[in-house]
Amino acid sequence: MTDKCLISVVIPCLNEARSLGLCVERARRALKELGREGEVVVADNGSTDGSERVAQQAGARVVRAAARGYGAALIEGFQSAHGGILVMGDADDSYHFDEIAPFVNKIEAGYDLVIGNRFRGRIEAGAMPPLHRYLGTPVLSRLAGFFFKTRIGDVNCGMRALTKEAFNRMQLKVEGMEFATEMIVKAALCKLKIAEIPCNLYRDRRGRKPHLNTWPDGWRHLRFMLLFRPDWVFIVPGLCLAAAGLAGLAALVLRDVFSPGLWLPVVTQNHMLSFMLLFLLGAQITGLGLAAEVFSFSRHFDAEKKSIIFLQRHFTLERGLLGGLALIGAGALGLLYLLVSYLGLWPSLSLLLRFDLAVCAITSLTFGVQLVYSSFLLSLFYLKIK
Ligand SMILES: Nc1nc2c(ncn2[C@@H]2O[C@H](COP(=O)(O)OP(=O)(O)OP(=O)(O)O)[C@@H](O)[C@H]2O)c(=O)[nH]1
Ligand SMILES: [Mg+2]
Repeated sequence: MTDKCLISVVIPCLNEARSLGLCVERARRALKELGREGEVVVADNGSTDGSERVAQQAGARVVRAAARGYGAALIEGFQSAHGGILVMGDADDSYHFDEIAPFVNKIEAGYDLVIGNRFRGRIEAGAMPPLHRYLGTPVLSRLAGFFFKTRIGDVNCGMRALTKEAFNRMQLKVEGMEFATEMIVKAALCKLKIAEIPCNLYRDRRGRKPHLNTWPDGWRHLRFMLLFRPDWVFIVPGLCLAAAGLAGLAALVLRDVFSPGLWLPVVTQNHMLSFMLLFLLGAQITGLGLAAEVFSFSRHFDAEKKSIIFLQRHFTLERGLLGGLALIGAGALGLLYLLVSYLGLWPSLSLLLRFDLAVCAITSLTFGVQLVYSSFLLSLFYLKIK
């Protein structure tokens, strides 16, 4: 049973016997000073150094997560928490739980999620590796701002507070360290009210090797963001490639019609083949991107994306098939004309124009086939969500 006013401090823990007792103590002291009912939950999934015993002795409730990982532990801890207000922070004493009052106050002021910003607080010397401080976190924070309009300056801060209601709405699933990013991305997509407040970072007191692996974990954070923005990963580059390819094709055809020989032999018909490939590649990526967008929408996110709105207004399977068949027909006609002109049954074309026509006809045919299959794929996804 969730009690809206109760505060649950949830601490993910893997082999933190050295610092965990102090963290639980600080959290309990903070609850006392706030004069609030609360509990401290330690979410463990396999400590072998006696952390569990330390947690219980310090007065925390221990929950065990079946799956390994920072995210898995926090999800289990949040699910089992009795409080309507959830506060999270690491078990290595790098965040001081006696500083949770501003987080709780912000939640009570009406925010759904409150995130600490260590760059606006005090970072104790040696508490954050320079690579994280000057590259990893700032870059990831800016990317999150760009992709999800979050305005959060420290997306990796481990000290946060959220309401149980917000936790339920976000449907968090990620088991690893990139859980921190998942929470921000989904909070933004769910349009939660997010606040950021200064937060201090202290040197940790862990007696273990870091769980966080800078490069692999950094990549997992980035990968998570990219997976949630198929428009930037597929559609924008796809459309750019397709537009460049089409422009190149058009320029060469126009050159060959109006002033054959111009730029030759620097720009030859080989370039035309490259432009054809560029266009088809771009079209293929765009088609995949639209499917990815609809798939992501079917998971109940991104309802206001422009591409989704565009598809909902204009796309039907029949329209896609008609467009595809028209392109296939145009391509086939072009090839037929070539054949006839080759046999001398029709006014013959110059060698240059014959080549251009062949390339354009094949492009049209291939693009038409792609359109037919992409339309089937898209409507398959639509079937799922309607
Ligand atoms: N239960 C559980 N907790 C974990 C796991 N991985 C990390 N944690 C906890 O999550 C918190 C953060 O982990 P850290 O390794 O300190 O990661 P970090 O603070 O981002 O990185 P550092 O700069 O290396 O300290 C700590 O309280 C860990 O005990 C895990 O697999 N299971
Ligand atoms: Mg740490």
